[in-house]
Amino acid sequence: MNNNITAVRKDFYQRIDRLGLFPLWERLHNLVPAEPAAACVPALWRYRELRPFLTEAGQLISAEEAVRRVLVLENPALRGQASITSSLYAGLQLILPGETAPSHRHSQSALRFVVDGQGAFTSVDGERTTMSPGDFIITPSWTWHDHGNPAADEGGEPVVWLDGLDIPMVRFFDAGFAENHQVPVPPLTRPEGNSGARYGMNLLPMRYESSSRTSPIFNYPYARTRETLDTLLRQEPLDCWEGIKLRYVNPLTGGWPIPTIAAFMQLLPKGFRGQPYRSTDASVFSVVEGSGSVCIAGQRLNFEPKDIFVVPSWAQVSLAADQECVLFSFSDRPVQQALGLLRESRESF
Ligand code: 1HN
Repeated sequence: MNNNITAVRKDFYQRIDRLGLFPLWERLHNLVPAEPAAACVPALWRYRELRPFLTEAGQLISAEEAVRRVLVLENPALRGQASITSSLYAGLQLILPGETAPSHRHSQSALRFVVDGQGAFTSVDGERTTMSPGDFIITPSWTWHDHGNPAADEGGEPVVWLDGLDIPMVRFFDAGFAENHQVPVPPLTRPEGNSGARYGMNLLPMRYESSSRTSPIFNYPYARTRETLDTLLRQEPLDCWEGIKLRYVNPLTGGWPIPTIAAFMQLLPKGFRGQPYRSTDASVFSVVEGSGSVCIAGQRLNFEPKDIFVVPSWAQVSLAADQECVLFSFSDRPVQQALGLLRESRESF
C-alpha cells in the first residue's frame, strides 16, 4: 500500500476519533472471530494454599463488619473485574462460630456450594437451611438473605463455601439493584425443611403456582446427590466424556435452578480417562471428593478435594480421575441456551 494512502487514512481515523467514531474495517476480525477468543484463561486455586489466608481474613475482620467475608477468585486474565469467567463471579466465604452476615437482597442471583465445615446456616426469605459439605444452596434474585453460625459452645465450627453469582452478567446489562434489610437478622417465617417438603419430594401442594423463575428448592443436600450418583454408577453406562454427570433442576419446570446459572454434579470412577470436549459455556469446578487432573487447552492441572478450577469457553478439556472423584460445577449455560448461543463439541484422542 502506498505511504500516501496510509497517511491519508490515518489522518481520517484521527479526525473521526474526536467524534467517537472508528472504521469497522480495521477491527472487523476481532469483533466477529472465527471461534471464541475467550478473555478468560484456565486457572486452578489450591485449597491447601488458600485456606491459611481465609483463616487470616477471619482474624482481620468480622463477618458483621465485612458484611460478607469473601476472598474473590479472580481469573488471572480478568484482574480488577471481580470475574472468574467473563459472565460469572466466584468467591470463598468464611463464617466463624457465633457470627452473622446481615440480611440484604439484590437482583444478582447466587449459589452457595459448601466446601469446608458444617452447621452454619443461611436464611432465604424467612426460611433457614443448615449447611453440610457438598450441599448446593441457591439465593434467588431479590430474595432477602442472611447467614449465621452457632456459637462455638453450641458446636459451631468455621464454615467455608463457594459463592457463585451472575454479577458480571447483571453488570453487562446495567440491571443491578440492592438494598439492606432494616434489621440484620429478620425473623424466620417458616420452619426449617419447609420448602424441601413442599417442593423437593416429587410432590407439590395442590393449587401451587409459582411466581418466580427460580427453583422453590433452596437446598439440594449432598447426601441425596451422592447416593444418586452412586446408584447410577452401578446401573448406567459411563459417558466417555463426563462419567456420570447430572444437572440440578427446578422441579417445577424441569429447567435450571437459577435463570442465569446452571449447576452440575458428576462422578468419575477411579482410573477414568475422559475424552476431550469443548463447550461455549465456561465452567467453574469445585472438587468434592478424590484427586485427579484436568487437561485444559493442552495444560494439565492436578486437583485435590476442595480445589477450584475454571475452564474457559471453547477450550478443549478432558478429565482424569486417580481415585473416584466427585466434581461440582456451574456455568452460564441457561443464558446461552435461551439465546441460541450454546455450542458443544465432543472429540476423541
Ligand atoms: C452476596 O450477597 C453474598 O449473600 C456473597 O453471601 C457474595 C458478592 C457480591 C455481591 C453480593 C452473600 C456477594 C454478594
